[in-house]
This record gives sequence, structure tokens and C-alpha cells, in this order.
Amino acid sequence: MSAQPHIRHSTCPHDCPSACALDVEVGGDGRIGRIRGSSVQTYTAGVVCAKVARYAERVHHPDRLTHPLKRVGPKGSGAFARISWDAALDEIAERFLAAEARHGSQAVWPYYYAGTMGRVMRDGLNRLTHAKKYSRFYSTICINLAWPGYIAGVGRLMGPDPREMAKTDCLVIWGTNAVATQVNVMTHAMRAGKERGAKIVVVDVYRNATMQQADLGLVLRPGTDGALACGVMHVLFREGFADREFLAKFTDAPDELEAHLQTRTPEWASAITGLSVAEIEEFARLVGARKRTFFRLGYGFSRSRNGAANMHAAASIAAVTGAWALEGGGAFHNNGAIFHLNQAVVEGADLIDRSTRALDQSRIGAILTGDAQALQGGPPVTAMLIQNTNPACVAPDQNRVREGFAREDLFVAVHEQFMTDTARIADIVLPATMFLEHDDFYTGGGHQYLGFGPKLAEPPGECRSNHEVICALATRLGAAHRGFEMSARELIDVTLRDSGWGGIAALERVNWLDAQPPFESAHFARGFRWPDGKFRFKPDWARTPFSHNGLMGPWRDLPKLPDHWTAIEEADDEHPFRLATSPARQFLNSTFTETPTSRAKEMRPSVMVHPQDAAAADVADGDLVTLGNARGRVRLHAKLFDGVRRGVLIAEGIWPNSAFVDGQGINVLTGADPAAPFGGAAFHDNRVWLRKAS
Ligand SMILES: Nc1nc2c(c(=O)[nH]1)N[C@H]1C(S)=C(S)[C@@H](COP(=O)(O)OP(=O)(O)OC[C@H]3O[C@@H](n4cnc5c(=O)[nH]c(N)nc54)[C@H](O)[C@@H]3O)O[C@H]1N2
Ligand SMILES: Nc1nc2c(c(=O)[nH]1)N[C@H]1C(S)=C(S)[C@@H](COP(=O)(O)OP(=O)(O)OC[C@H]3O[C@@H](n4cnc5c(=O)[nH]c(N)nc54)[C@H](O)[C@@H]3O)O[C@H]1N2
Ligand code: SF4
Ligand SMILES: [Mo]
Repeated sequence: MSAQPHIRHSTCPHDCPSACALDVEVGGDGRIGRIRGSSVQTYTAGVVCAKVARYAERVHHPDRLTHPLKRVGPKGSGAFARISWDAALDEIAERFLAAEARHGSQAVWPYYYAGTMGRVMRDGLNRLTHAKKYSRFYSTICINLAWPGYIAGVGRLMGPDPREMAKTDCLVIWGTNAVATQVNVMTHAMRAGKERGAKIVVVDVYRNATMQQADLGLVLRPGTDGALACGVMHVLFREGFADREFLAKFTDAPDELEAHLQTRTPEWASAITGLSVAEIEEFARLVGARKRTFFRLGYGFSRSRNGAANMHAAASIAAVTGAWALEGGGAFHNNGAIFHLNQAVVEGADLIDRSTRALDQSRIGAILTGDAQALQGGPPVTAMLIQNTNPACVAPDQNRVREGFAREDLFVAVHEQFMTDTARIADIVLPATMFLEHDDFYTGGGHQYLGFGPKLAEPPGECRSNHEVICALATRLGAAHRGFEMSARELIDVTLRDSGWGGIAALERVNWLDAQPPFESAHFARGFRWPDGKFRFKPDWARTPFSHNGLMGPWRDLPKLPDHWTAIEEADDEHPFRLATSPARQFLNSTFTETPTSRAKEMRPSVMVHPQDAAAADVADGDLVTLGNARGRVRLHAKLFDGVRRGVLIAEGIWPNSAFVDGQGINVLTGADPAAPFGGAAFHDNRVWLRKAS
């Protein structure tokens, strides 16, 4: 780094609700220095997580992929030879055309996710898909339980201004380990605590770092949040905390709800959740007495087979107390809808052929192993291009995923920054730029800013951006669309114009745009986003405005009103434990598992076990244990911790498969059966047995 680095501005590209506004040190030699949170942007408010603060370690990592590679040994052997870009792109095009000639265009399945949240770099692959009528991508792995659950109540994916967390009298942090996964929530929470004496409640399945900051921490059994919500609402009605005027004016079926809750007593909820009656009543009285309560609803408690119903039940509490009416009150999950982005040019929306199938991202194991239902009766998938995701590590039902990727008749090209588990099983590996090396823009899930991320540095070696790769392939594949003729900057500009945000110049001026809708709209003061303006206690899932592939899973059994839905994978005699696979603080999904400081802090794959459960299994702290279920087995080290409940296990982080003693990662244990109502993966809903390993 030269003596005086320039401070340049950017936006964090990672898959995190905080989408932080960044101040980046760029040296005269083009090297990146320290990264800090912008103190001017009001949500970031000067704070970023530690792993991004030390991003120089990732950008200038000696293991970054810098040249295209071609496999020269058996699949997965890791034996690659360097080739030119032209040779790599020619080969991908040839194999895609061959796949198309043999089985039709739908044998090709472009596959991507949110390794970058950049709207151009993340979503551009769809343009190639649509132009070529390849199999479309039904994205389910992260949001498919959470978003519909929230939208089913309020009608739209938006809510109170997240900065109002600093103006609340009670902040309920529900199913999100914010200290680890979106640190800025804590900035605003601490302000509310300091300036207003606000209480902080945390609802989770173990005593994590966020709960350690709480006034009231509730450790419930995984997948029982619907029961907790019902127990709380029972008390609210019983003790006169329900806002009957609000209920009459703004909700669909208050009387039916009240009658239904008669039997959902705290005693009933206690038996299901494992919480004491006193804990449930304390929580209810807190949010009842402090009407100005802000429910910050995370993703974690939706990653169960009953997760959509649980999300809806939790959001319903704010409709019983009428918290929505007050600044600093209401329930917030994500702000996706406020940006009203029109990405037609980036995604090639004009070319979509709805007669092509959309294959379910989370079912990649079933798809690649030829499951006829998962393939929707169509041809096998024989060629893939993968960008911004690491399915050979992060996707559920990993044994089937890896069996699928091992198929000799499957051609896989992976565009990556590092030699991930997925890159390792590829036939062609392409080196990708990082966010500081290309132009893009971002929207905040957990706040209300659009953010800019301009190119600030030259990429190492021969790295190319996603957009460059897609355009180069389009030429070779004979795919035509005006999006392939445009630069990334031009795509940002046209997208912002088409969305009513005035183009790239408006964004560049300050590096972000504040898209916060007015109070009346964000608080639904003129009604919730349904034709009659009423919050739905009785969801109509089929009519919930969420882009999906039709109703899936056991949707017919979804509860009619908020309830405990027994669809979870309950423990049984053979599998006495419930396992949640919660996020690791120093990783972000499978990213940062390559940086030495993150790895050193996370140490090694491990599972938290209650000391009494450990004693019963003759397991001591640090012992190697085997976890198993019908889907597979994993060996990792036990960590004794009394902050988990008896019968519950927590394995933090999506470590690379190679970090495990048997090369079998945690997702060997997670299931890919589609969850209701629209599919999605229940990563925290697994029954397993535990044994001391030899
Ligand atoms: N057991 C368990 N499994 C889980 C979860 C869990 O909680 N537990 N969480 C699930 C969730 S919520 C999600 S979202 C998924 C996420 O899983 P992934 O999609 O795999 O997540 P990331 O690690 O964010 O990103 C993947 C890759 O994108 C690459 N990348 C970043 N930027 C670019 C770019 O500009 N171009 C290219 N070509 N590549 C880029 C990174 O190097 C990284 O290897 O995992 C899911 N899997
Ligand atoms: N450090 C770090 N940051 C991340 C990520 C990461 O892996 N690491 N992942 C990123 C991504 S892709 C996403 S989608 C977001 C997700 O971030 P969050 O919204 O925080 O969601 P999760 O990471 O799935 O889990 C959050 C918490 O839910 C808890 N949980 C699990 N099951 C239940 C349950 O049944 N009930 C309740 N009440 N709690 C439960 C978990 O123990 C965990 O503490 O974070 C992003 N940020
Ligand atoms: S908190 Fe999230 S958005 Fe902010 S810097 Fe860290 S990973 Fe990026
Ligand atoms: Mo996610």
C-alpha cells in the first residue's frame, strides 16, 4: 500500500441484508487496504462486520483463481491445466450446443445464486437462459419460506423503516443471529437501548452472540415459533393488550383468531416450545405493555418445514397489539418491494418462454440424479454453467448432489473466485472478478438504500466479470439480445431508468439512493396491501403475491390460522436429536472459508451439544462424534455448551467438505424435500442420532 491511500466508495456485494455502504482504501499501486462502514449512510452508520473490514485478505489472496482451467484428471480429482479464455469459452459453447442437439435446449441448466448481490452480475445469467430457451432457474434455497410467510399477512414485501429500530421501546430480534449475520441491526438496537431504555428480546434455538446482548433471551425448540406466537397472542387477548380498534379496522378475522387462540394457552405453548409458562407470559406482557414494539423477523426461524407458517404467526402478533400504527413499531422482514426494480433488460425478460421448465435450485441432487418428478418429465440435465454459488457444498441432500455432479455425461463449467467444492468437480473453471473490480449496483434487504459499487481496481491475472463471460458465450451460442451489446454501466443505467430511479448519474452522485417510502405506506396506515386493506390472519397462500412455481409440498395441511404446524422432522427413538445448522460469524455461507483469519477464528467443524446429552453419550468436549440420519453421516468435533437445549444440536457454518475428517460436509444431513407452500430448504429442521466416533 502506498503512503496515502485514497478513500473510495462502494457497497458490500455479499448475501447479507445489511448491504453496507463502504469506504475503501485504495493504494496508489491499486492494492486494497482497510474497509470501513460509511458513517454518512444512515443505516450502515459507520459499522461493518470484521470479515469485510479485512477484505484485503480476500482480494489479494494467493489462492485466487486467475486463469481458465480445464480438467485433466478424473472428475473431482483437482487435476487441472491452464488454458486460454478462447479455448475455455469455445469448449463451453461446443458442449452446450452438443447437449442441445442431443436432448433439446432444456438439457442445459444455467445455475446461479447470490454470491454477489449485484443486480447486473447476479441476474444476468437469466438473459442467456431465456435467449437460448434453456431450463429456467427456480430459486428456492434461501427466501422461499420466509418471504411468503411475511407477505401472506401484510400483502407485500416491505415494512417500517428499519432505522426505526432505534426509536422503539422494545426490539424483538426473532430467528436472526444479527451480531453474526447483519451486524447493523445491533447498531440501531443499542441506540434504542441507550436513548430510550428499550428492551431487547431475542428468540432463537441457542444462546448465541445476539442473545447475549438481550434483556430477555428465549431459547425454544427448533420449529416451534408458531406455538410461541400463539401463546403470546393468547395472553395479549386474555390480559387486555389486544388493540380491538386496530383489529376491527385493519385485520380480516379478529374474532375467529381470538376464539381459535382460546386453547393456545401458555401451558400449551410451553409443552411444545420447551419455554416455561413464565417466560411466555413475560414476553407477552412486555410487547403488550410496550405497544411501540419492533419485530425484526429473520430468516433462521423460517428454515423449517413449517417455516412459512411460523413467519406468518410471528408477524401476526404486531397486528394484535396494533404496533404498526406507531413509529418504531410493527414487524419488518425485508424491503424487496420498495425498490420496484424493472430488470427486464438485464434478465432478457422479453425472451422468456413460459413453456420451458423452471428447475428447483434446492432439488439439484434429485435433478442431477435423474429424478423424473424433479425433472418435470423433461430431458436430463447434461450441461451447466454455474456462477456465484457453491452447490457442491451449500445445497441440501449433499450425497445426492455429489452423486449427480460425478456423472460422466454431465458437463459443468464453474465461474468462481476460488477453487470451491463446486469448482473442484467442474470440467472447466473460469476466474471471476471481485466486486471492487467490476461495476454493479445493489439493493438492501434489511434497509432502504440502493447502493453503487463501481470498479475501483484492476482484477488480477485474467479474471473476467460475470457479464463479460455471459456476453462472450452469447456470441458463440448465437444468442441475441440488446443486453449482450451493453456494458455493465449501461445496464445499471437502463435498469435504474426503467425502474424510475433516474439512471446511473443519480446513483453515482452520493453513491446511494434512499428509497424509503413515506410512513403511511411503510406502516400500512391506509391499510395492508390487500384489496380490502386488511392484514390476513387467515392466509390465502395461492393468492399470496410471490413469484413461484405453483403450490408444493404438503400445502393442503397448512394451518388456517396461526398455529403450531407439526410438519417438522420431529425427533424419534432412532434419531433423538434435532439439528440446526446456524450461520458462523466469520463466514458468509461458504464464502470467507478461504481467508486465514476467518478460518482461524472458526477453528474447525464442530457441533454444540448440551453437557448432559454429551455425558449420556459418553462424549467429552473436543471428542470426535458421528451425526447420522436416513440421508447420511458426518463426523465432526463436539463442543459442550449449556446454551443449547437438551435434545438439540447446533452446527455452525457451511465449512468446505474438505474441512471434515471424511470429506462429508454438514449438508449431507439436511433434506431437499420441498417445503410448503412454494418449496425451499429446511436447513435447521433435521432429526439425527449422535454417537461417539471411533
Ligand atoms: N447447512 C446449511 N446450508 C445452507 C444454509 C444454512 O443456513 N445451513 N444457508 C443457505 C442459504 S440462506 C444460502 S443463501 C445458500 C448460499 O450458498 P452460496 O450461494 O454458495 O453462497 P455464497 O458463499 O454467498 O456464494 C457462493 C460463491 O459465489 C462466489 N462469487 C462471489 N461473487 C462472485 C462474482 O461476482 N462472480 C462469480 N462468478 N462468483 C462470485 C464466491 O466466491 C462464493 O464461492 O446456502 C444455503 N445453505
Ligand atoms: N456471518 C454470517 N453472516 C451471514 C450469513 C452467514 O452464513 N454468516 N449468511 C447470509 C445469508 S445468505 C442470509 S440468508 C442471512 C440469514 O441470516 P439470519 O436471518 O440470521 O438467518 P439464519 O442464518 O438462517 O439463522 C439465524 C438464527 O436462527 C436460528 N434458528 C434456527 N432455527 C430456528 C427456529 O426454529 N426458531 C428460531 N427462533 N430460531 C432458529 C439460528 O440458530 C440462528 O441463530 O445471513 C447472511 N449473513
Ligand atoms: S455486515 Fe453484511 S453487508 Fe455489511 S459488510 Fe458485513 S457482509 Fe457486508
Ligand atoms: Mo441466504
